[in-house]
Amino acid sequence: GLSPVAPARSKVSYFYDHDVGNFYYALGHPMKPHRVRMAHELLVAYGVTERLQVLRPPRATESDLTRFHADDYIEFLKRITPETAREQSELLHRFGVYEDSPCFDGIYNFCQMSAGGSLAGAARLNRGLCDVAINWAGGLHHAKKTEASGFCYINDCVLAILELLKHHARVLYCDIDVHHGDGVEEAFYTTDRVMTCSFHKFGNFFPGTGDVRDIGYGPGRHYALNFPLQDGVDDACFREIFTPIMSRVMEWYRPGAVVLQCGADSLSGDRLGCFNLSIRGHAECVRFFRRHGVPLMLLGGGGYTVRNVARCWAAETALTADMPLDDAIPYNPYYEYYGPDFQLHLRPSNMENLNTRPYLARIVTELLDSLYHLPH
Ligand code: ZLM
Ligand code: CA
Ligand code: ZN
Repeated sequence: GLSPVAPARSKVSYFYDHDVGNFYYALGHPMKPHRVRMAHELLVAYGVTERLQVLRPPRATESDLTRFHADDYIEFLKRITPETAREQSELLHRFGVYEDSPCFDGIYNFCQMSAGGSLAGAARLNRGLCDVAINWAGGLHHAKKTEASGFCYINDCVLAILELLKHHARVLYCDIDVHHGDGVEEAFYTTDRVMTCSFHKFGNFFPGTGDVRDIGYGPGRHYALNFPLQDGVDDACFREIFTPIMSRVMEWYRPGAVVLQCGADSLSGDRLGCFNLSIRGHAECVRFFRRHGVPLMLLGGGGYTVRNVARCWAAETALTADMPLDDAIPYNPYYEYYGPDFQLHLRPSNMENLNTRPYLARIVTELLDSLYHLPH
């Protein structure tokens, strides 16, 4: 095909609510909304926010949330508080709000804020008001229609895609979080209007879905792609699988918009993840879609070594605004988190990459074979 040409300077709508960092799941819980505030403060200190349209997301309303989620589940989320939770244990279990996804103070406000950014971002992309919309408080890809799962209560990815489908015939969802994007895949498993593609650790790992043989169903057959991976994925191997697959998807599926879930738990040294990507390797995925000049939504997701999450999402935001960043972390309110090196970029570790070349080549071939069934 023709080589893609990037536009001169992208218009970037960046959604941030200064309250997001105050939400707190539970003592010792790995999911920390504070990392979104850390990323924001890095962007302010680097001067990147001056090149962005910084917008405070409107809170998603009940009717926004029930475009995907069940009314009784949303009603429950709206009413539940840590105080009333004790006498509601049956409902908490029915709706998955325990252990991984606990009831916490302000849970519904957090959900409204996270989903509000993704919905407003999709609406701005639809109206042509920006080329890139960013919501680091989103990307909560495990939430189901009637159930919280894996730290996720509201599936803002699904809501954003539904909004984009109002203006685009086809939307691509690509997920580079170390976990499988099961909630988004399930929501669009039987339609050809959304292609979902997840790269993830597979085998004895949450949520357990995402086998390479799961390709979609009915009219959605061949419109789901899953790349199961083992520990130690590095930049070189990720580039070698991502580029051929996503290039073929862009060429043959021709999405009108792309939603990229940028879970940062695929970075080297993540507290829950087991991949070995550098920030450059992770950001290469953002660069890929920018080069194609397609309307792009960037969402957060996982990421549990908070200093690295902030580094990564700051670097990816700067990249969309075409602003190169100095490797020296500028002084900011969370400066001490970035020691002892105080550098933006990570050094991947020397961990073993358990993904052999023949294995990766076999999965690439299988996925390209599935894509061959697309009209082209
Ligand atoms: N137990 N505290 C990724 C979602 C991953 C399921 C094993 C609950 C944890 C984890 C919670 C403080 C995304 C599972 C875990 C403990 C059944 C998972 C609370 C530590 C803690 O210390 C912890 C008391 C907690 C949870 C670790 N949970 C690690 N991995 C996964 C869910 C979400 O990144 O993809 C997108 C945001 N859950 O493995 C258990 C099987 C519940
Ligand atoms: Ca994934
Ligand atoms: Zn994850």
